Amino acid sequence: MASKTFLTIPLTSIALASWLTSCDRQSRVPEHYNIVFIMADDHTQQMMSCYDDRHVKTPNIDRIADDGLLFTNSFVANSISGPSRACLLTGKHSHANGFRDNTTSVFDGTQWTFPKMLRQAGYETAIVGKWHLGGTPVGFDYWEILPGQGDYYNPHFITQADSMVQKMGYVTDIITDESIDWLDNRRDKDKPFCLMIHHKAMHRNWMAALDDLTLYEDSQFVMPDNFYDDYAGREAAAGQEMSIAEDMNLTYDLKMLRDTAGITGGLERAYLGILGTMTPDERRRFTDFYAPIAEDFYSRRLTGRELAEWKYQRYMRDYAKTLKSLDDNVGRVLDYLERNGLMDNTIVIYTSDQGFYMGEHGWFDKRFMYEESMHMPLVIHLPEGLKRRGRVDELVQNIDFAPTFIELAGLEVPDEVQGVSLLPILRGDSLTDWRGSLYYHFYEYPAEHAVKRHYGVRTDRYKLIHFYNDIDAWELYDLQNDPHEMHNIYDDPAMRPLIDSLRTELVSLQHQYGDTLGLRLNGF
Ligand code: SGN
Ligand code: CA
Repeated sequence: MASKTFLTIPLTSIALASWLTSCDRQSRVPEHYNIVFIMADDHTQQMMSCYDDRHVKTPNIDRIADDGLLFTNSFVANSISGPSRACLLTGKHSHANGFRDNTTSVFDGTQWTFPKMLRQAGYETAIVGKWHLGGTPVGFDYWEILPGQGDYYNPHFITQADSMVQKMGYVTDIITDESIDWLDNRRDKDKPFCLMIHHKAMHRNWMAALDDLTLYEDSQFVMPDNFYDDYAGREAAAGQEMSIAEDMNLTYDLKMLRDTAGITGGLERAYLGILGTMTPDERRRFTDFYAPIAEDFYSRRLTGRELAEWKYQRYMRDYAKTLKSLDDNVGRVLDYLERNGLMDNTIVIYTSDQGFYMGEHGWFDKRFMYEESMHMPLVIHLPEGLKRRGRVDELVQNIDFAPTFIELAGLEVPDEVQGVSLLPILRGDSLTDWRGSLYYHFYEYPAEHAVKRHYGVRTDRYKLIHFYNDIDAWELYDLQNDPHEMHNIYDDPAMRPLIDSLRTELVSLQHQYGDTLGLRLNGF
């Protein structure tokens, strides 16, 4: 069994020295903490039983929350993969780290990132799974990444030794196998470590592990009250292309393959490509499972609301099945850490690159600054010495991870970092001046799903959003009275004083973070 990892190498920082002397060495507080950061893709709070028990059970993810922390107000700065990952690594908003969107941005690997700083300070750093920032990772001793979005079955990986290696099996299992193998066999056990486990699941098109295909088939999922949203007063919402009824593809998303002969559409062809990643045996099991469902579906010739609701149920089932393996594999990592006595000196984080719509507003996907996609699930297991437990309601954002990890290592956070260290929250300090608002800016338009560019501010109660580019529309929501953001009250004359104060807050955040484009669009 591996021994606990306590600091055995000299760290140079003065901050570390002073932090260490302030620790009670008699109380078994480790001299530094390891970090295990598990990040899913597109996994949303509505599909985690520690947040929401309407739809699924996630017993292993809940283990982290049960004896640790569950953040109720955790958000991203830009709800899309690459930008979210860049915010995470740099502790900066998208305009400041340069990675604004998935489609045109290039990650500047020469800039400061927390893994680089941890590594320089003597940590061993590793990342396994989805990278999605182009190029190959910088700042890691060990990495093994999926090219682009990667595949669910028999995925290829880019490794340090080879540009492309295919590994047979299901992607969530493989990413976990490789991560545990690194923990067990490949790292230097005399060093503290930071391991980032970045899953492909739950990304579109929700392909479950073969053994989990039959799950949830008898479930009828509760539909959100606003599934049939008419988008009144919300022009940008009306223009999106992420509707379950209109945009979710029967073949690619819902696996209702009818006849391969006549396939011409890009998504249908992509689906055949995905089936082509499976071995003949796997493909048979997969298509045998979906074939009778497709036959029944096409024989019923559903239309209108019946079709929309049928699509919703199938979407929820496929998402829930895919989630089973993710939750099981989180359990495997926790079991490993427990068996090897690492829980007492390791902070374990489970999160996702953003939230996701599970039929709210009639949608799948993310991107909008609305609640379901701006939220980022966050549960944390705290090691010894960090006292806070239970729900955390403070406003936190993905730019906060980098400074938190730097402070956990006893290092000093560089001035350029824009996020705020969560260490005072983790320690259970009384917080007198925590931030009262968050800034958001989404850039990926024109693009898939047609969500317009927008920026805005969110406080604990209100949200002000400005959609721009080929639109000029402001929205205001009172989240207390309208938690599902159905009523844009921006044009209500009674809201003028509130709008003025939120606008002032927005400008102040744009100044603070140096978003000159945002300031200009906002009239400054
Ligand atoms: C793919 C998906 C989109 C999704 C983006 C971004 N289309 O392009 O539905 O919004 O990824 O997702 S697909 O046809 O390729 O499945 S992200 O999580 O990587 O940002
Ligand atoms: Ca994502």
